[in-house]
Amino acid sequence: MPARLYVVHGSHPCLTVEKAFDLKGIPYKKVELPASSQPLVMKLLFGGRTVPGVKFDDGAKVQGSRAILRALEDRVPSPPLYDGPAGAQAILDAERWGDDVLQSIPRRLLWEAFSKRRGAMYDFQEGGKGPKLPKPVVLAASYAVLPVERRLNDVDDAGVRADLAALPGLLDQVDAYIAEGVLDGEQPNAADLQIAPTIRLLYALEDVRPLIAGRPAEAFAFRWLDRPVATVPAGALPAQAEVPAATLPAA
Ligand SMILES: N[C@@H](CCC(=O)N[C@@H](CS)C(=O)NCC(=O)O)C(=O)O
Repeated sequence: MPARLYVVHGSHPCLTVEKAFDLKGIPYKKVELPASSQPLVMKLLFGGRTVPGVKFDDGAKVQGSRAILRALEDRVPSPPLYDGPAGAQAILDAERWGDDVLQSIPRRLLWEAFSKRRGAMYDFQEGGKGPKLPKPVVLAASYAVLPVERRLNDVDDAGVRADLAALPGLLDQVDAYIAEGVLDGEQPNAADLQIAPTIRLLYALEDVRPLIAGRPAEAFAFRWLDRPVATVPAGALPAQAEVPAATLPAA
């Protein structure tokens, strides 16, 4: 039986792992959990509450995007995910930054934006495995899903404003990794696979898109990935001018 990859549709670390499976040419079956069910289901199956998780054909269970990429590298070393002109340590450091620092930002911004634009949740079903739920059902479900997701992802007004204020600096860091050759080499490495899906999800927020457009980070993200089909229309997040200067990072 092929490996089973547990995902939630639209999750950026799940996309990281799907791309790594494809790159390595390892067959897998995707198990798509319903949105917001993962804390319960994943805890039962893997011990931790988040997707992605993989059950390998030999029975091994691995949870978390970075741990799964390492497990894939051990099983199928070629093409290598931790090799490149910048060196393995630089790739590992950028991968960790992508996971520990950047990854949570679009999650918080997305759930805040969905709270203001519930209708956009309907479009985000695009590309999922199951049948698309009708819009009234999605809207009704949003009243149950949004409070859960906001709690799981620590979404509050101050956090959203701090994320927006931090974003230009974080995108500068992505551009710097590209300039240094840590990201965007000939073949995608583990850091590319970790960071590009996060940029892609940020790009799906029309309020955030202008911060990315025209940067090296934009061309980098869409070199490996399709542009998002679904977006959250502008006006869902506070305008940059409304972010208090005190929350902006020091120049
Ligand atoms: N940083 C971890 C965590 C991934 C993560 O937080 N996944 C989200 C979906 S994008 C999740 O399952 N959240 C559920 C929760 O926080 O309980 C990874 O890269 O695997």
